[in-house]
Amino acid sequence: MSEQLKKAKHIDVDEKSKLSDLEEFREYPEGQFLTTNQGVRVSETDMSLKAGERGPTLLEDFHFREKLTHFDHERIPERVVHARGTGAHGYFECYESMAEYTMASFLQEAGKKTPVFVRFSTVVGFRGSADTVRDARGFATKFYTEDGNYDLVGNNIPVFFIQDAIKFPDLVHSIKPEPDDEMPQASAAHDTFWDFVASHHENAHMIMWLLSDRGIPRSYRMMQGFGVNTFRFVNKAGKGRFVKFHWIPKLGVHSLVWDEAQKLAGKDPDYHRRDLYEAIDAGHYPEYELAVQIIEEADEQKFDFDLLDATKIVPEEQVPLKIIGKLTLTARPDNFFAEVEQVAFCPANVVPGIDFTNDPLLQGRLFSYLDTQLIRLGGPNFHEIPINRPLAPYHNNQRDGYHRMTINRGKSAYFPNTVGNGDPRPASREERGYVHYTEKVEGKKIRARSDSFKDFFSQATLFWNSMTGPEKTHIVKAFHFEVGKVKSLEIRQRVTDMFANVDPELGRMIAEGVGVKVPAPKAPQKKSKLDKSPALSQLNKVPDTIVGRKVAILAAEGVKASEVEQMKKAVKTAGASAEVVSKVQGLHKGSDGGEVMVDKSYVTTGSILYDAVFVPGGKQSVETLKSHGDAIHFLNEAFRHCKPIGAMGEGVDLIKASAISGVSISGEGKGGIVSDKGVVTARDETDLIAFFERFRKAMAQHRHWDREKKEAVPA
Ligand code: HDE
Repeated sequence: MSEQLKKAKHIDVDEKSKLSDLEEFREYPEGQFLTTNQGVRVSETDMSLKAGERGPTLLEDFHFREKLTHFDHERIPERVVHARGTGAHGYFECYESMAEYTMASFLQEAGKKTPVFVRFSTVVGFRGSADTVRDARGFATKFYTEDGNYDLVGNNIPVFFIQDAIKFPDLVHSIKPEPDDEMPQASAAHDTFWDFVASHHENAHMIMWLLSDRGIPRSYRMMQGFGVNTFRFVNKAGKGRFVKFHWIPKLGVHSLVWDEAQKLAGKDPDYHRRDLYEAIDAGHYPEYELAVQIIEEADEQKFDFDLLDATKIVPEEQVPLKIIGKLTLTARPDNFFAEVEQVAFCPANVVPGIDFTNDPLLQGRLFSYLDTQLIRLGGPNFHEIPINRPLAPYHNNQRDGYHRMTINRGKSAYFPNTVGNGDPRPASREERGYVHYTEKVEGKKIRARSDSFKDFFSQATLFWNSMTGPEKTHIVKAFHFEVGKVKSLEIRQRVTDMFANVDPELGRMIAEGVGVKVPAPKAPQKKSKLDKSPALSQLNKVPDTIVGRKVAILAAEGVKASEVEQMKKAVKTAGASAEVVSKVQGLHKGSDGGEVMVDKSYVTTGSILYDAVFVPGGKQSVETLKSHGDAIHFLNEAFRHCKPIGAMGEGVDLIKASAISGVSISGEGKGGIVSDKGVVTARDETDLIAFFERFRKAMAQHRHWDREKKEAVPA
């Protein structure tokens, strides 16, 4: 790969980078002739070959037939779940040697870098569905290690709906659009799903997460990832320990609000995809630290839940997280189909040092992923597709099949052989051959669930108790939406009764919103050892950063151009970006001589596409904005979505003209600042740096939830 290309792709991984591996497959059409797939140059591609100008098209037009035939076969089946997604290249860097726990080569030394490809996804929607729907998000990482590919196929929620993989088709059928009319798209808010939930109390914990703010992330860059299932680390001496995987985003965990998420689905269905690529293009590479919880085998029975039950977390307060490395996403794919659509993850893709447990959900997953790729990617050779090829060399006696790329040499395709010198031959543990963990297993063949899996509510209650006030309110509102859309009153009642087991007050609040009876008092359920796990609330750990956020600057003719300029600069320095929004696109003359270029008009954007709004001064500009219903709506909506709003000079008058004024601006502070936490104003202040610092702090907070009570402001 050329130095120039390396630079363009921001490659930080030496020599054996995945990107250099892909290089031999890249096409560079610049300056090339158009050819057929056989390499024959084409002289005409707009008109088919006909018998006479108005006559029939001729069969001998091989270019026409090849072009149409290829087009006719362009689609492959979308993923049965996680169809909607996006991906990026990057690398993983190990912080410290984990040799004591695992022999995985990519975790052996501090500073070691391993190329990765990550795919983020929603679960339920079809491939063309919107990014911001309420759903779990997939967070799948392929590590191209020197010992072969390792796939950590996780989600942004640490638990799952069900305990046994045999229930997966039932779960997915119930949550997908209903079979008779194929509605609704990318939504759990319908009868069949909630019928399934009410029939499977093991769902309770997952539903609490799904209906919390975790179900509507602000960005893929701002969500956690979890391996969900319990895995095993195995060291060189063959000693095994249980391990749970966590990804922790450096930007903190942030979410949208539900009204905003729904509107975004219409205004920009590609919102998360765009956000990821814009951040990478701007050099704000998304970063996530990898943390593990390691549990000695001797401690397996010490918990008040079963470690093999994927509906349970291991609370951080019981087993602390150990941060062992960092993932950085540095490059978007060149071609969406070739990379994001064709990438094939599989939890069974492990390397020496990482092994499985008997978690029945994991055991089923180990089968399903390879199986699904066979139909989706059309045969057994999908590992040869560039994005799936390991960097580690591969040799075996597997042969033929559709679209075989490798030209296997030699006479023998069997083992053991003498004609081929016995090669390729198995490797011993010392030669880094994969040796399965020798776990003692004993038991009768039986279709049953262990009693240790039968506690369905204790951790759902733990989650509920660990939420802050605003987070609890969001969960209740989400129930009102989701269950409120269920047509059957009987199902609504069953769901409400079920969640009264989590907390009677929650049951009462759900009932009040969906028109069913308040559940009768329940027999007490098993309780978690912990009353609360503060680590579960995303509001408890908000980092002081605005990297990658977006600010809208509302302006019209006569705006104070210097304030716009300064704000743009300050925002950029803090790692965020700003766009000027006005009635129409073009140039505005400033009141102080300069000019301001409008980036977006009200028609092409909306407050929902920004994290904060700033109104600069300039009397003429503000007077005009006051007459723009869209500008007033912009402010009201941003306020209602609890976003920071800043205004300087006459800009404060626009806030006063909006619905915010009556409910929010509470008094003059020092230096002319009027502030209601997220509303930062400076009528007279000329020190933009000081003003900006207040505004930045309000932005770092992300949302100002105390405003939610102010329902008088329209959105
Ligand atoms: Fe998956 N899952 N899953 N899943 N899953 C798939 O594989 C499956 C589960 C997850 O970006 C499928 O390639 C079973 C848990 C992600 O390409 C399929 C069970 C977790 C992705 C499949 C589960 C996940 C998938 C569909 C047991 C979080 C997208 C397409 C009940 C740890 C990967 C495909 C990508 C995809 C089966 C449960 C995560 C059908 C049987 C738990 C991130 O094989």
